[in-house]
Amino acid sequence: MDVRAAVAVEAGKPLEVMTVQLEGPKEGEVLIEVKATGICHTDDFTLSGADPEGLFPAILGHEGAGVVVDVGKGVTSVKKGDHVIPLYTPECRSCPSCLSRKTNLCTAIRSTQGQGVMPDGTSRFSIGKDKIHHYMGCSTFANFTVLPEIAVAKVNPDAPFDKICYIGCGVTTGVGAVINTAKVEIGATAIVFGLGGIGLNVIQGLKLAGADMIIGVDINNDKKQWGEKFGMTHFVNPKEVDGDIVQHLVGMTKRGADQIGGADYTFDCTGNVKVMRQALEAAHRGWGESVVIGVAGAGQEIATRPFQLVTGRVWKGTAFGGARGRTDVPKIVDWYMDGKIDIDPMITHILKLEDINKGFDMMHSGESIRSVVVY
Ligand code: NAD
Ligand code: AHE
Ligand code: ZN
Repeated sequence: MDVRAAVAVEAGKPLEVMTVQLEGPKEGEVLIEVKATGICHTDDFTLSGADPEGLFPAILGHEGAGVVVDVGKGVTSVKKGDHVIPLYTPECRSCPSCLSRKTNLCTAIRSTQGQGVMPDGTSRFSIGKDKIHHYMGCSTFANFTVLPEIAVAKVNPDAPFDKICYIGCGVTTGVGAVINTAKVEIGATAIVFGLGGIGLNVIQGLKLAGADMIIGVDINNDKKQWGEKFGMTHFVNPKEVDGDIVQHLVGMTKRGADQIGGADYTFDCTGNVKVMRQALEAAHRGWGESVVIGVAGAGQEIATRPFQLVTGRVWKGTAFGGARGRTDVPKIVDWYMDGKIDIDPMITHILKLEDINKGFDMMHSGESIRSVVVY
């Protein structure tokens, strides 16, 4: 069938909107009509050419919501008409990782996903005889896409597509990093570096978890009011700090008889490896945990003095907020429908597919929090 897609033709070039061909679902696969998709910084990261797994041409996009329109042989967990969110982290429930109960990083289809193809090793997208790669197993920058059954979460059919698409990545990543990865407790102190589409969801997760002091750090002063809207208690712009940002943050978080500063939990939501180091070193001596959420390009490495770890700080990372997609994503949609979490204000721009490159421009300028393409 013919579908409309924004194709990443070459690294560093704008997406090109065109008609491409999509094959129907094979065994164990589902065809989805994508109704809406968010634009995440990770799409930009891959489009920029910094992603070591980046393949071109590809149909990017991994933050979607839509309706099942066809299913392949053997599909039992979803049917035509179901509302679903595509999962770049699937949940097969039978691989060693799923069975371990220690991680959400299902391994059932990760290798073919990284090669831009479906689990059978072929692509469903093409232009004439030329194949187009899938991306993160989702390719939501097309109005129809094909996914394996294990990579779709069935959600409440009353939930609006143009809002819940954000649960396909940003909301779940930010809120999940707090709840599943850091397991933040009531009364904790926290520092969030980078108040974009992910960082604001970390803040809302911290508020939900009952954190007391929530410090937001961003080089863009416009983010102060955004952070405050979701529960941030203090804002720091590192460009306006005299001296070392880490010492500044440690000073702000001094408490107790020994007056040792540092936050119980810190989160990097920038993808900048220098910021990741600051986040680790701003965590409290003895127990502070720093969670890396940001994704950094090929060749980038993180560094710190081992002393930082010897003295009890913990460095960890999270993908998709530690969420098990088919189990947790429907619950997060319900939290949204029940008013437990907020999404609407973060969706600052609604675009047509033809205007998708404007969404990337607004991400670069800091004008948007999340742009959503509605088909
Ligand atoms: P975004 O562009 O919306 O936000 C980034 C924010 O960081 C901006 O507000 C920017 O001003 C701020 N920033 C940039 N440099 C900074 C610095 N030196 N100090 C402080 N703040 C700084 O991006 P996003 O969509 O929120 O994504 C954030 C990161 O998370 C990206 O690296 C993205 O690829 C990654 N990500 C990871 C996962 C995961 O599962 N681990 C999921 C989604 C996104
Ligand atoms: N391809 C990149 C890795 C990018 C990455 O870490 N992606 C996150 C999700 S970001 C969503 O916006 C992720 O899920 N990671 C786990 C995984 O298996 O990829 C690279 O650096 O190679
Ligand atoms: Zn994302």
